[in-house]
Amino acid sequence: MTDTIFAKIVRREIPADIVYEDDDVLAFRDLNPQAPVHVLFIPKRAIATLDDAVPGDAEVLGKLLLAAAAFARAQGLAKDGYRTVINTNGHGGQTVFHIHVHLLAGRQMHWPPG
Ligand code: DGP
Repeated sequence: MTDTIFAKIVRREIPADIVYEDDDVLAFRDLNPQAPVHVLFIPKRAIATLDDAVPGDAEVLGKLLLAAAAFARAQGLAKDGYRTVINTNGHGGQTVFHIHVHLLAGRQMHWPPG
């Protein structure tokens, strides 16, 4: 169920523009970018949705956010600002059921989101 296209990217079975990797986290550019910078941060060990996360996932979930923040800082995106998003299930707009943090930057974001 959690063997999605993102698991195939983790296993290098399909290509991706990978921008960051460590033991637990992989980050790559979104195939369908919604901003000049649009990167997805995923745990290598799949969690389907935020609703499936358990207390034992706290460390890796924190690592996703810290990796996104470090990437934004390193790319000079933090001063102007950026948005991080986790979509969950249908109304949340989730389409790939391997949890991911979207990092969107390079343009003014708006609120409320669509
Ligand atoms: P979400 O709707 O939150 O589940 O976001 C899934 C994102 O994944 C969406 O912005 C498009 C992106 N995406 C889907 N398939 C691929 C793929 O094969 N490669 C890459 N790099 N991104 C993908």
